[in-house]
Amino acid sequence: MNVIKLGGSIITEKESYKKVNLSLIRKLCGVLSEDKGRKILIHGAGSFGHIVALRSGLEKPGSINRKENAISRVMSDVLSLDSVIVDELNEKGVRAVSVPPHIVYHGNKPDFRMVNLLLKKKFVPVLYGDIVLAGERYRIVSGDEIALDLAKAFRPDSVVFATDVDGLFDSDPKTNADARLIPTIKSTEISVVNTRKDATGSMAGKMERIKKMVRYTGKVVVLNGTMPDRLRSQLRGKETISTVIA
Ligand code: IP8
Repeated sequence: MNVIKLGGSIITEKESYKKVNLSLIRKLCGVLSEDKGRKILIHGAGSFGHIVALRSGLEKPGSINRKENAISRVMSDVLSLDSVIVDELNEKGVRAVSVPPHIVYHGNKPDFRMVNLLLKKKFVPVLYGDIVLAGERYRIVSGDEIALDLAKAFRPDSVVFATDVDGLFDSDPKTNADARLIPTIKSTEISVVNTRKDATGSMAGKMERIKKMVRYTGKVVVLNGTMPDRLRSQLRGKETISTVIA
């Protein structure tokens, strides 16, 4: 069984509020439909989550009081992105079923019984970056956090991150033309200096999660999801341009 996360920066136009990247979504869903193995999908929020979350000061957990409008706006927006993905998967013959994280998470603790049932019945559960509520408080749960929790609960063969970069580099490829891709690396060897922030934290935070994840899965793969062929190769067990963290 594999866990696959489609990054919010590839399935949406990250700077344009609620703009999907439909042609890429279609291609990626096509690739996912070719893979008949058991899997759980996750996707990020992209411009359906981060823009309003940052503008409304939701990036830090806090009291629900007086944030209700922004919270329900973001929850509604990410659900609408999820519908696009789940609908496209079903169009392509994947029995994808949405599992909204705000139902699954009770504070920090996820209850994955529905995910388990869906897997058993050969559905493909789809989770996504969301806002979760517990008692008086809200917090954002990122797709990366969900990936870690799923890895702990289901011990997948791999966790694959389809991102907007080819993998992990020895320096930032967006600012350094000489940056070199790291094809394989041990989680203990990863160190991160780049810290560009969105509503779910910095790159360093994401890498810390990946490091933890490796304990619960055979490998973590970071690849460029804007090149759907690479995801296809990965799912077919063929070599492709990526970083494999073990
Ligand atoms: O895009 C963020 O999830 P991510 C969720 O996986 C929200 O980091 C609501 C901003």
